[in-house]
Amino acid sequence: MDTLYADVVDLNGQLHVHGVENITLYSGTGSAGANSVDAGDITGATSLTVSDLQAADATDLSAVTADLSLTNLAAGVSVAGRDFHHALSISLAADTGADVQNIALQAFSAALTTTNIETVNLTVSEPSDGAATDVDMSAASGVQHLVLSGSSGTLNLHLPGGDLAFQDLNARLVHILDTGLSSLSLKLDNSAAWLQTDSSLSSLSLDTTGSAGPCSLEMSLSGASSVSVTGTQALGLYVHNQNVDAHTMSADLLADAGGSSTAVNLTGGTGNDSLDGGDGNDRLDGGGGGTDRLAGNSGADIFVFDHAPTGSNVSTITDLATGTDQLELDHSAFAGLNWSGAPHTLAAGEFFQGDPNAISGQHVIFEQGSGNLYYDADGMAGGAQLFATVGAGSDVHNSDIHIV
Ligand SMILES: [Ca+2]
Ligand SMILES: [Ca+2]
Repeated sequence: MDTLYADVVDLNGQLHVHGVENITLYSGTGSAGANSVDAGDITGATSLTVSDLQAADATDLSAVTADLSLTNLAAGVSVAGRDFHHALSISLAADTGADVQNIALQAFSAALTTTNIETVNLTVSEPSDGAATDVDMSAASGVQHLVLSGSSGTLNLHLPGGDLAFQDLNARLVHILDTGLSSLSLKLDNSAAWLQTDSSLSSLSLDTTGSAGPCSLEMSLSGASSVSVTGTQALGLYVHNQNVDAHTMSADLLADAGGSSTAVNLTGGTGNDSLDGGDGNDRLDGGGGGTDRLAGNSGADIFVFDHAPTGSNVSTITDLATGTDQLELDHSAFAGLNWSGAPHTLAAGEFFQGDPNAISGQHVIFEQGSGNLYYDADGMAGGAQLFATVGAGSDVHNSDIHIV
């Protein structure tokens, strides 16, 4: 096996090498001139190592036709490759413990192995033929944050460990291939993607805290049973059979399980949330604040009210089916209701249909003309608090209301 070592100093031009398997180029340091090497006429090589690349050197990998190692790389050098289908390894000259490296790839389908680079900012562009991009980072070490951006098309990704972020990402599909992953933390900022993960994943945490813009995520998580959401930016979330808990989220959540025939629990936060349970017997909770829209869709659905009505946390239920769906009122939030210590159906004597100002001892009032549902803590006329509306002309009976 042939090996070639070459100092590359102030070289700008094409490098012609034939029949040498291992090539190492030393790019020089300090006052050495910038190098721009076109590797388009290197044939027969299986590995190419370039050491000591500086910021002034060109780092377009496009013409490289062998596995490439960039070693002793100066911090801050951007690495870019187009139509590069070979393994890429990157290690920096100094390990600060908080290193950041920017890597831009297009038409890449190979291993990307970084060493001791804590934050990898990976921009992936979809190739013109629409082919999937495969990035295998399973052998990378020390990655704490992997940040994906770009219009990546379909991206198959072996994670290096640590957390994952979508920043300004527009992806048709991000398929996380790792089979040993049990949980995943994903930060979202101004991104839209369809996320697919392997069956070993049991929980997914989403965080929309950021400043660039709202996010949208469709999910096919065959193994994940729970998704927790927090954050400050709005999120559209399309789930299939996952429970979604966003009770600490301050931004608006749109959670749509319209594609699901299974029972799901969807819980919003303090924003104006829109929750759709899809088919199945679902449990929908608009959360502690906001003007929420709850759609049970088909099935026997439960609409949960576990925060004290304030007048500013009113939920609109779009499709309450009397006799099938349930309103579930938590006795600690609706403390004026009789609570015997066990869940029960609201007593007929605590329910009133008509004008909330005409009550005498009742605590839950349904005004059919407006579709408004009120709660009155003391049962005395005046002071009734609107907590839900079910649409004018709908039917609600005390037997539709359960106290827990
Ligand atoms: Ca349903
Ligand atoms: Ca809410």
